Amino acid sequence: MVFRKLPGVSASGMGLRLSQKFVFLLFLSGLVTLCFGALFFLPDSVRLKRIFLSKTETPPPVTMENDARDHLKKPREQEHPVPRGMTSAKGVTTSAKLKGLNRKPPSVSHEATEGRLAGGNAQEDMILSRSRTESASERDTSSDRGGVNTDTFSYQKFKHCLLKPPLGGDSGGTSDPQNNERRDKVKEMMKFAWDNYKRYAWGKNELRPLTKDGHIGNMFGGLKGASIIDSLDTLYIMGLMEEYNDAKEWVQTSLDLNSNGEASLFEVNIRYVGGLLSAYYLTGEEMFKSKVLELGEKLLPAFNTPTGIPRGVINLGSSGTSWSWGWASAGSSILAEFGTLHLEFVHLSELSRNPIYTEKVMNIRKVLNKIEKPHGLYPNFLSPVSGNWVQHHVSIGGLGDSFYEYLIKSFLMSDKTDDDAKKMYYNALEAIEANLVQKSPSGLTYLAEWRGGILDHKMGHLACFSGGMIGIGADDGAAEKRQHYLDLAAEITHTCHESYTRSATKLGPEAFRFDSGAEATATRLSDRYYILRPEVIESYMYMWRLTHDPKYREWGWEAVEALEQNCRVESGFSGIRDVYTESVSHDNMQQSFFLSETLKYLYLLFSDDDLLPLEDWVFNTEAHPLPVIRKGCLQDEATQGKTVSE
Ligand code: DMJ
Repeated sequence: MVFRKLPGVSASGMGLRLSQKFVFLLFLSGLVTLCFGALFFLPDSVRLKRIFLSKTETPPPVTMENDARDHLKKPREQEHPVPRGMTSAKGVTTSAKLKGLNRKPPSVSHEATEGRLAGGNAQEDMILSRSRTESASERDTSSDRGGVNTDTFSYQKFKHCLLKPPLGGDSGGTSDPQNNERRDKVKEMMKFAWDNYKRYAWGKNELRPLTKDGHIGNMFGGLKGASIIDSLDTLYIMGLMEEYNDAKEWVQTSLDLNSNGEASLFEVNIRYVGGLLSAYYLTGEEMFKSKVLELGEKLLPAFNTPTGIPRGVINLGSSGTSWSWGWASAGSSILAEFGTLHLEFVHLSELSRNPIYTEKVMNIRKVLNKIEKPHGLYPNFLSPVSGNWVQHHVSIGGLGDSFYEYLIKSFLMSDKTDDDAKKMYYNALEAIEANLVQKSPSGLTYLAEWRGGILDHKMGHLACFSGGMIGIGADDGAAEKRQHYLDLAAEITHTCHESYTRSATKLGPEAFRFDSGAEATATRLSDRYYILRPEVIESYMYMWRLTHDPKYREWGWEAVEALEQNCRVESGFSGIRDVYTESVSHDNMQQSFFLSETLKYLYLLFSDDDLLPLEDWVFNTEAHPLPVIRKGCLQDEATQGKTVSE
C-alpha cells in the first residue's frame, strides 16, 4: 500500500513538524512526571496514593548516635513546625537550649520518689477466651498501626516461646477454699477501686476518693489515664473483662500521645510503656503495640547528652528537649531513673525490630561499668555531661532502688544469657552486704543508707522490695550462696513486716529507723505516712513463690485487713497521713500503683504459681509482666544491642 503525501502535512505525521512534535513530547513527559510526583503530597488516606506507593515506602535509616528522633520523627516535625527560636529536634539553638536549662523544671517529686505449652492451641485458647472481644493479634489491624513498622514481630511465634499458659490452668485458682476467698476479696477491692475511678475520675491520672474527682498532676507531661494504663493487666489477669474492655477502649479512642508537656522519663516508662507492653503481650491486641511504639520514640531524645545518660525530665512534644530535675544536685541524673529503663527498652526493640532502644540502655550500662565505684557501691547522682558521680549518697530505697532490681531482672528476662547484668548485680549485692546490711540490737536485718562513708540507720518503705529481689536472684549466684541469699531475703522481708506490725494501723511508714532506741519504727513525723505502696507485699509474693511458707500469705492477709480498715473510704482507697494513729487522716489520693502493683501482688500471692509463672514472666518495677526473651525463639539478632564487653 502506498501513502500519498498530503499537502501541508509534515512527513512526521499528525500534521506536526518535527520540532513541534519534540516540544509536545517534552510537555507530555513533564505533565506525567508532575502528576506522579504529586502523589507523594497527597494525604495517606487517598486510595490512589495507597495503590501506587504503599509497597515502596521504606523507613529512613537509623544511626547508632544519639539522634534517633531526627530519623524517626521527620514527617511529624514537618507537620508541626518547631517553635521559633528552636532548631529541629536534633538540637536546640543555643539560646533556646540555655532557656530550657534555666527554666524551672516541673515541680514533680521523685518517689524518693512445658515443658512447652500443651500445644500452641491451648495457649491461644487461653488468651482468646479471656479476650472475649473482637480483638486479637491474628486480625489484620494494619489501619491501627500508625506508621510504625509492625510487620515483623510475630505474636504467634511469641506465644510458642512461653513455657506455660500465662493465666495458668484455672486462671490461677487454688485448691484451698479459704485462700480462694481471700483471692476473691482482693478482686473485689480491685473492682471497687476501679469502679470509683471510673465513676469520678475517668480519663484523669488518679482518683481523689474524698473529693470524688480526678487528679492529673504533672508527672506524665500531659499524658492522661495513668490509672487506666496501670490497671489493664491487673483487670485482665483477674478476669474483670468488662472493666478491661472499657480500659482497652479508652486506650484505643482517647489515649492522646501528642502531648507537649514535660514528663518524668522514668514514670512514663515504668507506667505507660510498661503497662502498654504487658497489655500487648498478654492480649495480643495490636493497638497496644502501636501505641507503645509511638510512645517509645518520644522518649529517645532524653538520651541526647554527651554521655548518653538520659536526663530525668523530657518534653514529649516535637522539641524533645530534656532537663535534669531542679532538685537533683548539679544537673545530675538519678540512678533509679536512668537505671530503670532496660526491661522496657529491650522489649521496645523486640517489637519494633529496631535495635536503637537496646543500644541506648546498653550504653548506660557501659558508662556505669567504666566509672569507678566507691567501695563497689553505686551513688545515686550522676552527671549526664561528665559521666561522674555528683554525690556519694547510696540507697537501696528511693533514688537507687529499681536500678538494682533491673540488673537481676535483665539477666532473668534474657533467659539468663545477659552475663554482664548478672555480674553487675552480684558485684553490687556484695558491696551492699559489705557496707549497708546491718543488724539491730534485737536481731532485725535492715539496709542502711550510706552518705560518703557514714551510715544513716534508716530504711525506706521503698527499700522493702529488696526482699523479693534478693530472693529471685538467689538461684543464680554462686551455688554455695543460694541459701545465704534466701535467708537474707527472708530476714529483710521479716523486718519490713515488723515495720507494719509495730504500727497502730498495721500498715508501714514511709521510712523507719534503727537508732536512738528505735527499731523498725518511724521517729520523724514526716516519715509516718503510707500512700498505698506495694513494696512490702511485693516481697511477700516473691517469698511465697520461692518458699511456700504459709506465713507470707498470712502477712498478706494482714495487709488486706489493714487496707480495708484504714484506707478504704466510701469512694475508693486512700493513703493515710500517720500509720501510728488509729483515727486515720486520709490523703485523698488513690495512687495508680495501688491498682497496678499492690492489688496485683496481693492477688498473685493468693493465686496458684501458674498464674504468670516466674519462668516466663518478669515484672517491671510497676508490676507489669514482661515475657522472658528466649534466644533462638523470640529474639531477632538484629535487635540485640552490643554487650558491654564488646
Ligand atoms: C512505683 O511506682 C514503683 O514501684 C517504683 O519503682 C517505686 N515507687 C512506686 C510505688 O511505691
